[in-house]
Amino acid sequence: MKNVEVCVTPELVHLYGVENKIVVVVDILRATSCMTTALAHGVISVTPVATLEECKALKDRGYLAAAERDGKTAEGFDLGNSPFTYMDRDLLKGKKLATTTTNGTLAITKSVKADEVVIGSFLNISSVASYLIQQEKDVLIHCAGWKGKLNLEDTLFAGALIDLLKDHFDFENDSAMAAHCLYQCGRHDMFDFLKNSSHAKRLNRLNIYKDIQFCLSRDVYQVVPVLRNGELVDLEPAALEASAGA
Ligand code: 3SL
Repeated sequence: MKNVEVCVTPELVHLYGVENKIVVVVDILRATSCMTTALAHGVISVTPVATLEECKALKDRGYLAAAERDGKTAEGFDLGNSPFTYMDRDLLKGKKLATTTTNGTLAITKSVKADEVVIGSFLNISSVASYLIQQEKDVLIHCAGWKGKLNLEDTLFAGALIDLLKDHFDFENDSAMAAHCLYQCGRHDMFDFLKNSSHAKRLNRLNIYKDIQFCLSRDVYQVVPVLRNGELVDLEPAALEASAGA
C-alpha cells in the first residue's frame, strides 16, 4: 500500500527525503492558499522563489510580483500575501506571477527533487486528495511551519488531508497519526481551534482576520497546482481525467 507521512517543518525535510515521492507543500496562512486562489483566477503560472532579489529580477522581466516578509508586503512590490488580492481576474488573467514569502516558498524550493510537487490548501483539499489517490506514489505532506518551527494550521491541514486519504494509504507512522489526531481535535471548529495559535495571533495583530477565515474554507476551488520547470501551473483537467482512467 502507498504510504503518507508528514514533515512538520522544512528544517526536518532531509530526514524524510523527497525523492520518488509526491510532495504536497502546505502553508495555509497564507502562501499556498494565495497560490491556489491566483491560479483559480486566471494567472498562467506562479513562480515561487526564495529571495526578494530573485522576485525583483522577475518583476523587472515583466512578471506580476508579490513579496511578503513577516506578514507584510515587502517594500518595492505591488502585491502581498492576502488571498483577496488574487481574485481580480482583470489584473491576473494571462499573467505570470512571481512570489516570495517567509516560509511557503522556502518549503517549495526545498521540495524540488520530489517526483512531483503539488500545492495544497483547504481551498482545494478534495481536488488534491482525488489526484493523490489516483497516483501510484508515496506522499509526503511538507508543512511550511513558521521560521523552522511547527505550526498548528499546517499540521491541522495535514491531518485533514490524511482523513481523505486514509482508505487508500498506509498512515501508521507517528507524524501522520499525530497530524490526524490533531485534526480530530480541531475539525468541528477550525477557526476556534486556531484562535490562540501563534500565526493567527500574528495576523490578527495586522488586522488580517478575514484572511484566516477564508483560508480555512474547504473546496472553494478545483485547481491542482503542480510544479513544472520551476513554475506552478494548474494540472490540466484532461491530465486529471487521464490519470483517473489509468
Ligand atoms: O510564511 C509564509 O510563507 C506566509 O504565508 C506568511 S503570511 O501569512 O503571509 O504572514
